Amino acid sequence: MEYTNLLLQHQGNIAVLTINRPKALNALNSDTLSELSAALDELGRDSSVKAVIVTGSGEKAFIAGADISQMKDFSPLEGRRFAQLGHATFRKLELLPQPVIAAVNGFALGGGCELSMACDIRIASENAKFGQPEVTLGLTAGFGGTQRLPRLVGTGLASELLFTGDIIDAQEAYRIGLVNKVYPLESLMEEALKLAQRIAGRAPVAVQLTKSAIQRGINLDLDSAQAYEAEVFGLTMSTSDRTEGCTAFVEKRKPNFEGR
Ligand code: CO8
Repeated sequence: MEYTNLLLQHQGNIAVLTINRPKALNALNSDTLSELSAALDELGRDSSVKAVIVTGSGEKAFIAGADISQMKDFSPLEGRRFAQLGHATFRKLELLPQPVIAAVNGFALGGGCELSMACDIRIASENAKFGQPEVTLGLTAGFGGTQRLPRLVGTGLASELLFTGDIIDAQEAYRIGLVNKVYPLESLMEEALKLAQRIAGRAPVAVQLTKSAIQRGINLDLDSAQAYEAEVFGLTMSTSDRTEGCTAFVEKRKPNFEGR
């Protein structure tokens, strides 16, 4: 499918999804969110894709937020619909079968920070900046930021960021656990691809089940989450990848996973 505000490229079994509105610093308007939703449906159906990287076009921004020029004239109903579109799209991203890495290559503000938090793993360039500046605009975070940020960095740090709208740099985001690694901008995509390829080399069904256990389990109480983990673990026993992985270990050779 052709997209106007997105680029969807494939490098072997890795898909790279680029938000492509560089003149507006990749701000998310409703058309872009709808395209993102459609692209995620496309990726979810594509079993040849083993990992996904999300990034922003240009060298300045990952995503500078929801599109302020569109939001400024919203009625309450339109605002609610826009928030719901963001929630549904980001949840689709979070529950995509394949692991998703956010390669944050610049500003990740408001909806951009929120989108990165709906990805499984965040890595950032040295010039990346993170923040939830909604309160400086008379808004609240509306694409899951009040929920995902506390889950990632704890309530105290999240509250400070959400109440002040302060922008933090990549090193501070690393310090508080919002990003896993920081790289020079020129090597960010190479590092994202290396990480994606390492993941893609593992047993695909086991990776997808692991993602499901994390994403579904995090919202459950521990007993329910562990019960789900036990089901997921049991399911791996039905895969030929389990037979191959365990046999390869015993035979002291590399496994050849087929994703079945
Ligand atoms: N929306 C629309 N356009 C934007 C946005 C944005 N979020 N960010 C930047 N742009 C545009 C600018 O208007 C400018 O356009 P033009 O060239 O036509 O004037 C172009 O991108 C370049 O931006 P700047 O000239 O401002 O670039 P600077 O390098 O000077 O500044 C900044 C970069 C600091 C990132 C600055 O652009 C900025 O502060 N942007 C806004 C950041 C922000 O506040 N983001 C949060 C938005 S609110 C949000 O995301 C809420 C999400 C939940 C929604 C819930 C639904 C109801």
